[in-house]
Amino acid sequence: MLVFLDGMPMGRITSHVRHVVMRNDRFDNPDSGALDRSTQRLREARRVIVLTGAGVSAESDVPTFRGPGGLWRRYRSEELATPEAFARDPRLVWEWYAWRRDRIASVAPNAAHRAIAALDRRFPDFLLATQNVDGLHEVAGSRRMVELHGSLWRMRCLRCGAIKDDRRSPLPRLPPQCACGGVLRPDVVWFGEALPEEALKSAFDAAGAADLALVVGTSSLVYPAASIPRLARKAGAFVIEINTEPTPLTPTADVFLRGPATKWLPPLIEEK
Ligand code: BJW
Ligand code: ZN
Repeated sequence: MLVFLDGMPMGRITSHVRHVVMRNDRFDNPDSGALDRSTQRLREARRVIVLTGAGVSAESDVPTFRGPGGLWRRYRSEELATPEAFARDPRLVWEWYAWRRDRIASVAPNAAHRAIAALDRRFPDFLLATQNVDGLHEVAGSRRMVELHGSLWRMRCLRCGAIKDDRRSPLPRLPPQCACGGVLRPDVVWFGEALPEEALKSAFDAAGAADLALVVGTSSLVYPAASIPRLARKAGAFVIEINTEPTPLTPTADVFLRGPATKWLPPLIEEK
């Protein structure tokens, strides 16, 4: 009888199984040396880039996009975070953003945000590139930072182009209106829209120069942000990924620390 594993005939199973086991080992239980290797690399590093995603705020009770709790009402983020969705139903899209603003207004940064802020203070050559729009890195004390996907706390007028900070929560009316009478939209980057040019260039430059890249809490699915650690690795950086789940980046990361960001980051940075 021929046995197939993943569509592969028996003859090739042994090596395939070994591969799967190795992969699972590596993905499930970072070996005890993984943290030591990472702290050592971080001690020796001179130029550091950190890329973060929604997972870094998950332990502050901010829902991620694609994990459990990634649905708002019955919509996926891909259905709401587009210019087309906003053109079709600005009120619906604003209700989603207003819900997120209200929620984020009442949460605080966690130990992972604080650890990343400590790295900012430690390395003369440092950049945090975040995909998050919640502003929690800044509250935690990060300064050298680019917000690749904009900010929930800014609005942009579709008529006159004015950009304004707005931290009101709740918002008095949806969709909010500019003084010029135009409709305001959240100043964030939706699918199909270009990322802020300067922010992206700074992130690419920092990735190209980095000797260490730390990637925390991102599914590594959304481009061009997902190409930042890949670029760093190509340029010779040591890549450390922290995530509760493997991602498409994991097979090429030098170290994968599987688990919550607040578990791994404080020991990694070796600061109280
Ligand atoms: C934990 C944890 C814990 C949980 N500890 N970990 C190349 C290839 C293929 C496609 C493209 C490509 N280039 C461009 C595209 C198209 C598209 C794209 O990437 N699509 C893919 C989905 C296929 N990209 C774009 O459209 C971008 N624009 C663009 O490329 O423009 C080109 C252009 C040039 C010139 C002119 C015009 C156009 C724009 C992308 C914008 C993304 N926007 C959003 C919304 C922002 C506003 C808002 O917040 O509402 O950004 S979508 C959403 O995804 C949000 C996030 O920042 C982004 C990434 O998500 P993230 O942060 O990774 O979160 P999750 O939920 O996916 O993952 C969380 C992770 O944390 C998980 O892995 C968990 O396991 C983990 N985790 N708890 C550690 N405690
Ligand atoms: Zn206006």
